[in-house]
Amino acid sequence: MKDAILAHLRYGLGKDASHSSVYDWRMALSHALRDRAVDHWIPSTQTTYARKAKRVYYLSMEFLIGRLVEDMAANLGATEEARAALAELGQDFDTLVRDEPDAALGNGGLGRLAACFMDSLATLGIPAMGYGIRYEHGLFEQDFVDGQQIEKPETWLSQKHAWEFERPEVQYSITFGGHVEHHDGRAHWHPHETVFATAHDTPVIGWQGRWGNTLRLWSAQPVKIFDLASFNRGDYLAASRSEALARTICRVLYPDDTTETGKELRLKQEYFFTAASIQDLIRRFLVTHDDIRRLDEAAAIQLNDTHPAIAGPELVRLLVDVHGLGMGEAIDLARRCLGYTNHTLLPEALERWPEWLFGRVLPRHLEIIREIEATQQAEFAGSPRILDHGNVQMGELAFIMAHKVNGVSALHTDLVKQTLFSDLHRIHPTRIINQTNGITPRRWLHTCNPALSGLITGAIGDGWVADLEQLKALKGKTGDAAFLSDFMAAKRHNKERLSNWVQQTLGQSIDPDAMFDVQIKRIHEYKRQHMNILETIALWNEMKANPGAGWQPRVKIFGGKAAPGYHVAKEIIHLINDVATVINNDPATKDLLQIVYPPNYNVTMAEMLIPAADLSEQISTAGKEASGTGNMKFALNGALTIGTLDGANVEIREHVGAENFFLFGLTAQEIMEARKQPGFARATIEKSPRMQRVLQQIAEGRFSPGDASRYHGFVGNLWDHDYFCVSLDFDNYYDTQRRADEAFGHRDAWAAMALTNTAGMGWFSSDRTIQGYARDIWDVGPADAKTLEKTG
Ligand code: F58
Repeated sequence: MKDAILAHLRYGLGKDASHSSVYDWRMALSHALRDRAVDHWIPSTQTTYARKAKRVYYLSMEFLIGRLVEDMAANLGATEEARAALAELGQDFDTLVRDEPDAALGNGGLGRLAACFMDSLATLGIPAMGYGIRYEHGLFEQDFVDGQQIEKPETWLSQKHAWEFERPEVQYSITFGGHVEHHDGRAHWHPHETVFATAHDTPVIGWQGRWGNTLRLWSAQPVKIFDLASFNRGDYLAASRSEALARTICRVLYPDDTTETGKELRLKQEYFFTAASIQDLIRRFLVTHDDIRRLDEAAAIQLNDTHPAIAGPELVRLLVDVHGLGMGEAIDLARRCLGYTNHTLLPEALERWPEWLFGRVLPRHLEIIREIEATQQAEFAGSPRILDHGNVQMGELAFIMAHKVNGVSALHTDLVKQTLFSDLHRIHPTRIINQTNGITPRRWLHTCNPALSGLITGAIGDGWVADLEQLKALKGKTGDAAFLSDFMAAKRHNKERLSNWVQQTLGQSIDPDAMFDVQIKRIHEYKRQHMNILETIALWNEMKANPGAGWQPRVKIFGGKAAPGYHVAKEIIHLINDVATVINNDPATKDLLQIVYPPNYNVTMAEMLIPAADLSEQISTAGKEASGTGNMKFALNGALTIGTLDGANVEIREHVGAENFFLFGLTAQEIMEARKQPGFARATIEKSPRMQRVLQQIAEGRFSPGDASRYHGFVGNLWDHDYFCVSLDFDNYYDTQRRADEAFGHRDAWAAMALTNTAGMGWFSSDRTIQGYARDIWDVGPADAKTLEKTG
């Protein structure tokens, strides 16, 4: 390892050790690790080709991979070796780890799920390729100025990405616009614009290096670097038009997790990476097979939400226009290849494109969608339409073109059947299935929480890392006082680590003995961060009114970004920061209650916050959070959940036991009923002196001195609309928080409950989720069971 690092430093970076920066050392370390990854990766690819094995193609606009050094070293079993080699070279492994940019090629849960799935596919030895976009700028960086969110461009690619291999030879033409002509019984698309898609491959190595898959991200290149004729004419803009289109396509990740921007560019991004991926997988298929009609035997294509739903029409287009299949057989074959995962019921997040816009960018695809529509209507008269009121509805398109459609938690799947796709479900009653989300135990316990992970391995061996259900064995330890005390010592260690970081970065001192109560996720009204901050104010009021009541000290920790155009979410951020300014500086309560909101929440921050949490806030309005995956990470790391019966909370509660979960709030059914009552919010708030008082204080400017009207709109909305039903759940939430306070006071009992959470979370491994997809959707297995046995 030492030699490899030095060799990369010298020949890869052209540096000698005495003049190398932290960046140089990190690159050298990464490349030394990447070499080892390649030694697992290439044989895996060879095996897949040799066996003509079926591959999974996971198409996703987002892969929220975060940093890779630690993960890669851990999966290769090389962490200690790397640490020791670096120490001999006078370098600190952890410093290099911290130098790596956090690759934020995603918004939140959907993108992080894709990253966990890649880890599990490799760990399970299932041949797979993740396909996405190599964004030049990932999710914006968040800063707070006077308590308000400011967005700054993210620049992870301003340094070289250590893990990727550029593949200039793997290049496809992607075309847009123009018109379609029909002659010789065929369609001829004459596009108006073209860019090249170029592949960049990052190896994804499973646990213990058993298998290696590929994350292939596409970047756009101009077809003509530069139009010399236009340039010589003096038309400088025209000279670089193709370059401009190429640059814009991969420039930014859309930072919107609520509404589609409706921008043509987003549609182009979607088509760009989907079309490149479909061309690529067909080319690969034809290396080992000669009958395209059997594509489904070698390719399972999964659509991560509707963003790549154009894959259906694109595959049909290639099958018909290029490979000469009939329309009907092409549609059937495409359907056998495709699966679609739905991640949301929120109407504003469902993709719809105006037909005129769609037809302008993808004229041939619009024709094909009309054919798909006609075929569907011919077979199922009265079927819901893809083309509706002048829009192309991507959800309906994805549903109709997929052989399986899955929800991401049991409750969400039921609601998909009953609401979003109820009519399509009636027509295709076996198409919708459930695959409850999961998380990779490698990153989300083994690597992010060495204190707990070491303790667990000491007690039950390390088999749990690849077989998380083995954590069940910890149930036997819930009565073991010595083990419980070690378990709490690990938590304490993580809380100290976090406290030190908060002190260093924010200059705020927090007490590691206090309860760390954490809510980290995108800011959204349905996730109800505002209910949390209102409860914080109510608690503060009570603490001041009854100073001698023996309050449980708490640190309320928030993390998350708001979509730049989502006004209310930004207002919620502002309110949290305003409330923090007042409460954190109140001498009467500052030792009892602190609010911490570090800016720029990302994967790396999650890796530090989650292991340090005592209480996990999963408080969405029931029926709105499709699954949640943060909820799983917390419970796995020994936090108790305070939560509603929403998304995967329902299943987490079943697995860890109702007595180890702080449940509150209305059910999804009750919410739907309650909302029908006009004026429900006002009537409810009038019956809650506690909530009334809090709203009054906000409205009076208690937290925005000198600007009393700042939150009038916000408060008025709660009184008059409250679509997300904060009013209906507020008192119950407050009381449940006090039950949590009380429980936290009995440290031994709390420790047993926390350990029971960890012990019960084995089922939420993304390995289990992927096995479900492999069995129920993809019909794939490990390519090489024998090698897996040998090396596993
Ligand atoms: C999330 N969706 C769900 N969408 O909200 C969450 O409950 C679930 O656990 C997770 O998917 C994984 O299944 C989500 O993250 C987005 O970020 C989209 C980004 C692009 C625009 C539409 C939303």
